[in-house]
Amino acid sequence: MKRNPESNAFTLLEITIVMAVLLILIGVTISLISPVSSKGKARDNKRLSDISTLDRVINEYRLDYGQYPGLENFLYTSNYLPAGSPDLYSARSGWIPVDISDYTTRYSVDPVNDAIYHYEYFHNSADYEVSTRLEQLMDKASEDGGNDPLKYELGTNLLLITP
Ligand SMILES: [Ca+2]
Repeated sequence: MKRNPESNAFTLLEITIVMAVLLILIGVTISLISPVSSKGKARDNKRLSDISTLDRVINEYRLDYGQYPGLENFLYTSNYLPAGSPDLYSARSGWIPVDISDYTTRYSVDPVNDAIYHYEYFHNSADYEVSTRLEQLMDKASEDGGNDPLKYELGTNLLLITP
């Protein structure tokens, strides 16, 4: 049986169209799942939750002891040891070396905890600030009223930690 060359060409066109549709579908699926971005968002959500817990603990500590935990005018950072170091987490003496075990089970540490992404805490006699650098949720970082558009800041004076 003799094949019609035009029907062959049509089949090739069909294959090309199907391939193109498949490629588009794969592209759409990848962009919907977007693993890199969703991991960054998940880390940011953990940071927001952690910093809010730390904020609560600091306020409860101050209510009980009449002062903020730790040394005045000293910048505490959660990355002074590498992530995973047990000394960072202990509620009795973590990256802020103050016992907060009455208020929480452990100090939270940034999921990345390197030179860029880490938690910070600073206070003087009157005010305090805690902050965390965000990866994706930049509107949270820029609309908090603080002085650093890359960090989410909480506290009574958001100008204490200089960017
Ligand atoms: Ca900010």
